[in-house]
Amino acid sequence: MSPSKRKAANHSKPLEGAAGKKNQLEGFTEDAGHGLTTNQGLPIPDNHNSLKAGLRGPTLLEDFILREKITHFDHERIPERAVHARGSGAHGYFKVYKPMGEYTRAGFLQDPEVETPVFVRFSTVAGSAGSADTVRDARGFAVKFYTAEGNYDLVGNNIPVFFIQDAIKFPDLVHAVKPEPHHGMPQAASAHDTFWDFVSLMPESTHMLMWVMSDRAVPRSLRMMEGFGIHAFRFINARGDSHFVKFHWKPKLGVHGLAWDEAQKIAGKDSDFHRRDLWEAIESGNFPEWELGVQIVDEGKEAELGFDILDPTKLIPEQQVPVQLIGKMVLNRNPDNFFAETEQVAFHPGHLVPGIDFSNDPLLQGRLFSYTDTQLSRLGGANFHELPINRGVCPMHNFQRDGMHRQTISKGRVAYEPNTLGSGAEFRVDGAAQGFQSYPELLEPPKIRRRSPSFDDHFSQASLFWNSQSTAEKDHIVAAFRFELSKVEVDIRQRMVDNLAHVDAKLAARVAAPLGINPPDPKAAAGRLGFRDYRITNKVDEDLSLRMTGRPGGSVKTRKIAILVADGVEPVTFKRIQQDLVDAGAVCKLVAPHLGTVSTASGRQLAVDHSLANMPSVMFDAVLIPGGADSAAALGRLGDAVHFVLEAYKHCKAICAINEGCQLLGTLGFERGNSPDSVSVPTGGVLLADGRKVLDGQVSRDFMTAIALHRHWDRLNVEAIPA
Ligand code: HDE
Repeated sequence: MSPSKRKAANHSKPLEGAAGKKNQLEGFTEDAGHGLTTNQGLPIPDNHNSLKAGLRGPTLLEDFILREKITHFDHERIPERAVHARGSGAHGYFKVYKPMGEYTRAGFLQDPEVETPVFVRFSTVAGSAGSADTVRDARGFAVKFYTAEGNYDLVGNNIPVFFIQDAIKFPDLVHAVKPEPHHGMPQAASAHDTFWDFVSLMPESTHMLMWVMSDRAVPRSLRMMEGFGIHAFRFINARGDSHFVKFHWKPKLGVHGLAWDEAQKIAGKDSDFHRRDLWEAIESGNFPEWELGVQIVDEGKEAELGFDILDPTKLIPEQQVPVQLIGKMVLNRNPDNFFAETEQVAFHPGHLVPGIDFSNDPLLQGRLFSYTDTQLSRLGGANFHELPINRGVCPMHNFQRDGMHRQTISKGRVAYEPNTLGSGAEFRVDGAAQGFQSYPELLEPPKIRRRSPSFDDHFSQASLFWNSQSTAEKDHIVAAFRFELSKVEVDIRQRMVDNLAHVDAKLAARVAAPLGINPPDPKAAAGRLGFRDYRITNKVDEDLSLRMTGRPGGSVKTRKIAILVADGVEPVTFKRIQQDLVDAGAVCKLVAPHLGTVSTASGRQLAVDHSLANMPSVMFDAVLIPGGADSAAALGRLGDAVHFVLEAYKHCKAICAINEGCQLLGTLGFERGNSPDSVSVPTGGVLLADGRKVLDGQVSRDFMTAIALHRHWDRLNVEAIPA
């Protein structure tokens, strides 16, 4: 490392902007070198043969080169995160839109000119580090802001509420959802006995269960998820006034989910689907963006919400307290090294800056202990803040010293305060006005190990969530409950649907219908352990922000379109649509029966991007089937091609077929026939186009509108498709 780079790593003034953090990290990077040395710098003469007693003799213990290499290898793994083990990270920056001084004195929320570097790690919760990305689960959404006043971590999820109300239940929850201890199954799945046994006995989890059974738990992309801080925090302004605040991240690309069947198939076809999607978007310059939103509630007015703001199983409906968008985050750089950055990053909800403080949410309070504690074993000691990815960009000084893997060489003989032997600057100051100030909240006695009765309502917001969903989203929730509960013992199934009857009678009856159990019995639920018979009255009946469908602002940007081609394809029309899609920011790939090239009707060669075997329909958002009699006939004879189209249909994706290409939709009963329209639409998102009309742009426009809607969930006869 060059001395100037090292200087950036050890600095006395805040490093400026995203470039400041980048330079700091570069101080620790190294390019792939030439030649090989031991860790002590000794050139290695031969990296293929160990030192032996004779050509065919045993290996000598003396071979320190072999020993060093194998020893290092033996210790390459560190413990994976106890939860959120599977994750993907990216660098970027955050900028506030306007000074937030009225509410908070946090420095990074004041100046719209200031770029605060961030590192974000997205994760699943239940699975191990090598598990599939598209499993049904909540997603972690952890953001580290490297501010000039210290690191601030907003460690949230993509769901705004949580399963439990008190941290003391977290190990039970996680033990219940993780693989069952006797046989270690299933990996990264909640559809098993212990999870449903636990949550059915913990009615406080019902609201979160509604969310994890919805399409929120199978996101199309990490770039298309909302993020939530979940707990109430506090904003504290320069006068010391406190306001409660809930944090939101709103993705610019909208909020979109996969079909459940699709998510399961992707888990097998490309278990890195989300990681790859994030990486490729950033590499290609399509930087994902989120706006930071806040819901602010005056300290003292929280009782007017109608529920307890400290209860993490409750959200504040946006209808009730609108979300103010206060800034934007852009992720524009992939990590250089997965282990050094994404694996070693250490988040902690207790990494705060002046102007932000905690609330007494008992789940948050427990988290404040857990994160540092877990890093001690995961990252091997108390000095994990010195790892490059965890270093702040502001100067840092204290007298903590030594410990495993200490990197800083602190000079001088003083490691205590107060002192006069050191710089003399560290005289005792008690309660100085500068620095971080905890909000001087008045606390209520007595000390007590009990749940507040204001946390006893477990169903009213689950009902609000249900009532706010579109018909298609309700269908998906019902299907998800049925899928999960079909995998668990009968008694547990029954207990769960009895609980659901307290959310909505119809929901419970629909879930129960195919499960071979008795109709839901709300009275039976009411008699069980953990059930509380207290219901608040929701101040809103429906909140459309709780839906994923029907939101404005869908886009074709970064959407992946498969163009199905075979020899004899008619190129002019599909190329026009392809160009229009690419101009709008979509990614188009030619998928053919084989790699290499296909010939057009006029004998020109087109380069193929993927074969049907290596890139199934679940990797795409939409399908374009060009014309050309020979191409359409060849594809029609291939089971893989027919399956590709049927599967895309089943997953409700936009499909556009041109002229003879329409034949591939013949098995679905759709024919273009003699329709005089340039595009006929037999069901949502299926476009049968007249090739002669393509060049005027109408077909492209209609196809793009269909793609921007993401999915056509109310499509005809989806259940009849065997794909
Ligand atoms: Fe975490 N959580 N958590 N959690 N959590 C961890 O910390 C914990 C909770 C969240 O990408 C662990 O460094 C307790 C809620 C994210 O590195 C651990 C409780 C929310 C991540 C831990 C909770 C989260 C973690 C595991 C209940 C959403 C991944 C490794 C009191 C607001 C961060 C680690 C990353 C990680 C404890 C509940 C979000 C064990 C005890 C609620 C996004 O410390």
